Amino acid sequence: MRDYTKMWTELGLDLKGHDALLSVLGGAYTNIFLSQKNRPEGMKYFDFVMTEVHGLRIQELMDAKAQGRKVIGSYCVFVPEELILAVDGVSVGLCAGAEFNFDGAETLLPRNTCSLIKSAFGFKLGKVCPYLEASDVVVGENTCDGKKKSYEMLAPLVKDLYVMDMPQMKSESGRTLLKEEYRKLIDKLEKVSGKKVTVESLKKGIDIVNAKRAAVRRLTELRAADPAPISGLDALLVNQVFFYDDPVRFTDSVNKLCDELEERVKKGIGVFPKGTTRVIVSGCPMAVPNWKLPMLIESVNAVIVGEESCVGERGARWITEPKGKTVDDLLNTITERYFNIDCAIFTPNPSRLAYIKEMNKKLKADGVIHYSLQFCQPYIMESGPAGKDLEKSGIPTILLETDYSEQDAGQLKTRIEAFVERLHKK
Ligand code: BJ8
Repeated sequence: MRDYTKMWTELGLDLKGHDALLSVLGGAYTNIFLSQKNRPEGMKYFDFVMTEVHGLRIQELMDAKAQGRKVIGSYCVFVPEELILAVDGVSVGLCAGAEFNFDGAETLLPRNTCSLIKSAFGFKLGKVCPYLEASDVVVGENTCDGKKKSYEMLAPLVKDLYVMDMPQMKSESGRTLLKEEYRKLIDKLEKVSGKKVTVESLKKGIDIVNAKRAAVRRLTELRAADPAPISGLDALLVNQVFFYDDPVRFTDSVNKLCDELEERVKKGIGVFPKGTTRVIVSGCPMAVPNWKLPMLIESVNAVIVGEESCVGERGARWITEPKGKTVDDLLNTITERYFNIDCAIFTPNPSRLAYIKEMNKKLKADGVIHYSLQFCQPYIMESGPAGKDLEKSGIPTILLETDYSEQDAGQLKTRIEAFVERLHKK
């Protein structure tokens, strides 16, 4: 990697902390990803992105800013990338997946806050995230209580925090609220960018994001093959890069990877032998570099064939119909698309459980590993009834709760091994 010290200094990063973070990230990446056998050639692009995730990609963001484009950061898949692209903005995901500076985060947040939120604060207070520091606006959303309240603490720490309200029920008034919030977000984006959202710019944004989702959907479908043509770890990486990369280049790279995987499927080539135990991971999102659970699962003779998560299916399912003659028409189709998202913050939330079953069938999985971050009430609360229902429907399920530390890795591995053994005997 080139020397980006000047750029990081200009962004106000703490160079010592940033170095420490990069070395942990690089070490984990090398150990977990590069040691896998029989990886598709197409993963080389994603390896490159990871090598340059704080380098070349940030340089691109800085170049875009120099040309007058705005960088818009967000923590949730309810923030429509289509709207950001419609004002020629650059969308970046800010969720963080490492136990970094939790002591600092706990000076502002209660200890019993989920790791995802603590990590976001740890990164901010430690000044180690170039994406956050490069963001002209950070868009928050009133989803879970943890995020909703933590934005009050985040507001004074970032340049410009804009928070959207969110429905909690899939009702008509919920849909109206979501559309209204998206309309207000357009106003905000127009104001900061100085550009108007037009039918053309919005349709262009919709097409770009739809193509990105279609490429990821293609990848999902290829994972139904046995032997699995790609590991769950590599597929997760693609889903993680989804939030950082240039959308057009990303789409192209995923499609190239899929071309290769199609060949693999035709020839019966896989990353694990045919008949390897197949699982779906369902639950909280896994942000970079939160690879602990998938790494443990795939180290015990099982392969992950799908992620029912926002870094996965929930982020890429559903396309936005590019239909309409006015911005308002298009806003309706955008609202429709996003209102489908079955995040556990909704009550009740039956479509999520139905989709886990559907995924299990379509991807020919043997069972479900439900993953909740500790202190994540929405997903932990859904996991009990969901687990019982899945078992009753003949889908073996294990409920795991963990955080970003490595302390429970041994215990988790023992539980996963026992579960995989159960699936194997089935
Ligand atoms: S749409 S899942 S990205 S809110 S893990 S912070 S829920 S306490 S991330 Fe999410 Fe949007 Fe929903 Fe998806 Fe709260 Fe749970 Fe922490 Fe979470």
